[in-house]
Amino acid sequence: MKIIDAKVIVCSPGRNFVTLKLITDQGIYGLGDATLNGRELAVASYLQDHLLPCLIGRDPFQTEDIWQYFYKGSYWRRGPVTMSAIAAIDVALWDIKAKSLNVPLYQLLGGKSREKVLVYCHANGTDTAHTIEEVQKHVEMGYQAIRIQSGIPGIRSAYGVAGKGERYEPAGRGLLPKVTEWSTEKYLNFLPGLFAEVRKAFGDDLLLLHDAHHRLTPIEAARLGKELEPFKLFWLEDAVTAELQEGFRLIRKHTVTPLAVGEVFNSIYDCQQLITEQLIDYIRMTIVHGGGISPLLKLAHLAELYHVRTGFHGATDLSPVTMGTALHFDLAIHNFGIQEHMPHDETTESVFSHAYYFEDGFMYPGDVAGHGVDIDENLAEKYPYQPAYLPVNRKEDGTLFNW
Ligand code: CS2
Ligand code: MG
Repeated sequence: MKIIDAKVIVCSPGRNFVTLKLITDQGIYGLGDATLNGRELAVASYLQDHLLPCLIGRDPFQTEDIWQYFYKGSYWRRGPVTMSAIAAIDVALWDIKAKSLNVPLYQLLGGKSREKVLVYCHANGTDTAHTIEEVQKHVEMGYQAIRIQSGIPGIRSAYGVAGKGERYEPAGRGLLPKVTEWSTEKYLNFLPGLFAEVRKAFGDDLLLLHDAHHRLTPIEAARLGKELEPFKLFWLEDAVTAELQEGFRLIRKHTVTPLAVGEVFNSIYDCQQLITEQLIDYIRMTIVHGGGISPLLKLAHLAELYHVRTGFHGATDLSPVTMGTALHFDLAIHNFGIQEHMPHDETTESVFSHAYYFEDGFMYPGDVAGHGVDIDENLAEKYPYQPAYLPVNRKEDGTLFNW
């Protein structure tokens, strides 16, 4: 079997997505996601101009050699643009392999280790009362694990919160990034009270998560982790920026609140210390930004040795192709923890059809051959790319801060 053609499809059905389609001489094709939120065109060009010309004529079953060819062979390693592009190729190849063997992808990754995939959703409100209403709504939908984010008194635009009646979407369309505002002191004073109210309203069984979105120092994260201990979080996510992996040692010394990190990582070397020193509990680097299925298998197996479980990123900027692929992965690996599920809007759903589905708090990848996600290219053309950026964040005095 040979790859005879490759297409990069950039579209914006509700939000921007970059999708790779690899076509073989036997009529079987595979799809991969290459979306890097706010930097989409850089990945599209990296694929189109630099990688795809080297792929034509290759045997799609050689997933490992092709991965190494693009990783080692470029000389310039790592980085989100490079790794998202390589991920799209890798996932499309695994999709072709599974389709030509006529098996669901999970059968090639170890087979089913479980029957269903536990997912968490987002409940976000403008204040505590609104957040509790949102939690209630998601409990009624059957979710057993819920990420809680709320507006913070005195801060104009907290992370993860939409206006009343709107969907939360991290990237804003427009020619310049939106500027949000931050105060660590107000956040730290508010958050334990929010979780106290949520526990009071819903009891101890609901799994609760929270994303600090890279905004604390290790000692601030340690204080937060300690103060949240009575509310028994499933995890505290991205408490600090993680370029300094040893920073997590300090958090770990002070709190037993479980820690998750890694949605912005793109290499096993971004987290090898976090894993081997057991400084985290969940690793969030997912398939599209981590270079694809091939390296993520290695990462998951390394993590398994150190009691670290997976908790893959699953916001709406990860396309249905990544969602479908991740669900096969989640079903197969032994040290799966939880999967983020932020449902796509109707326009995205109309362009990407998929075999995966949600039922009673769990997701299922579906049993069709491959990863089970497809794209309607004609419809995709009706939604051309629109410039969009993630926000930038400033402290109240104007200092540029982590978003
Ligand atoms: C997030 C995302 O889902 C998450 O945990 O942190 O909202 C993230 O900000 C976006 O995916 C960025 O593209
Ligand atoms: Mg996050």
